[in-house]
Amino acid sequence: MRSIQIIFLLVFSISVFGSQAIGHAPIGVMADHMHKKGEYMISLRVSHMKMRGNSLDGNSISDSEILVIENPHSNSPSKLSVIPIEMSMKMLMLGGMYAPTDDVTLMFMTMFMDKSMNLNTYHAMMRNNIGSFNSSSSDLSDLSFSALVNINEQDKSRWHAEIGLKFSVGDKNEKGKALTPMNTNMEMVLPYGMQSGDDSVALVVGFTNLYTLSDEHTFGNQIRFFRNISSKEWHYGDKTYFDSWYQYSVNRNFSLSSRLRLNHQQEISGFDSNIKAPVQTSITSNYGGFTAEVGLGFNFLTQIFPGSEDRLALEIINPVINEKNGLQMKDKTKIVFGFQKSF
Ligand SMILES: [Cu+2]
Repeated sequence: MRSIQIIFLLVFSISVFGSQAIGHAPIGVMADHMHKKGEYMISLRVSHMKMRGNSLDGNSISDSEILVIENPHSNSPSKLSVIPIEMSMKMLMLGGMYAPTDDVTLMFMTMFMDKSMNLNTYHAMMRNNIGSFNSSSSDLSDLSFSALVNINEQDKSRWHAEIGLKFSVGDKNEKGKALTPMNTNMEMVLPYGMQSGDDSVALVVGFTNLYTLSDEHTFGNQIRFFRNISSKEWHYGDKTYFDSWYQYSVNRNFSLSSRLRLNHQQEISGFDSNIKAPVQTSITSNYGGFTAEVGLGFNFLTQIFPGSEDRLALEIINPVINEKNGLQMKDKTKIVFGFQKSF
C-alpha cells in the first residue's frame, strides 16, 4: 500500500511540477536546455526549406542580368549560362542528450540532408533558354558531439556554455547530369552547395542565457560559433548564429514563441578544380554573407507513447534580411517540426 502511495505521489509530482511546454526553446534552436542528473532525451527534427530567385549582393537580380556576368572558370562560355530557379532542402536531425551530472549535459546530433535544385540552361552563343534540368543529392551530412556546461543558475536567469565538435561526413564528390550550354548532357561533380559535406571538422562554441520574467514570459538569447579546425581541399565558411526569442506560456502544455535569428557565414575557403560549370554555385565567393529571419512557433506537451509526456513543436521561419555574398538564391519559408522525449 505504501509503495502504491509513493508511486502515485511520484507520478503526480512529475505531471504537476515536471516539464512545461515553455521549458524548451523554440524548436529551431539547438542546445538550448540542460537536463537533470541521470536524464536522457531523444529528439527528432524534420525541416524543409525552399529558395527561389536570385540576388546579387542582397539585391534581386533577373535572369537576363545574370546572363551577362563573367564566367570565371572558362572562356567558353564567357558568361554564366546556367541559372538556378528553385532549390529545396529537407533535413532530418536525430539527437540524443544525457546528463551525467546536474551541471553537464552531453549532446549528440546527426543530420541527414536531401537537396534538390532546378536550373535553366542558356545556349553558349545564342543565349536562348534551351531547357531545364534537376540536380539532387542526399546523404548523412554531419555528426556532432557537444557538452553543455552550467555556468550560473539563479532564480530568474541561467547561463550555460556549449563546447563541441561537428564532423562533416557527407559526400563531397557527388555527381549529377547537367544540361550544358552546348546543348549536351554531361555528368559532372555537383557545385559546392549541392554537396552533402565538405570533409571538415568544426569547433562549436556557444553561450545561452534564459531569463524568466514570470511564469508566463521567458526570454532566451544564444550565440553559437562554428570554427573550422580541419579541412581538405575546400570547406564551407565559418559561421555564427545569434538567436533571440520570447516565449509565452498559454498553459503548462502549450507555449507560443517568436524568434529572431541572425546568421553570418564566411565564403568558401579553397576550391575543387572539378567544380567549374558556368553557374553561380560553382564560384566559392558566392557563399556566405549575412541573413536574418523571424520564426513563429509553438511547443506542445501531450501523451502519445508511454512514459513522460511527448513534446511536439513547430516553427515557421521567414527571411527578413538578405545580405548574402555575391550571386546567390533567395531564401523562402522554412518549416521545422520536432519531437522530443525524456526518460
Ligand atoms: Cu534535451
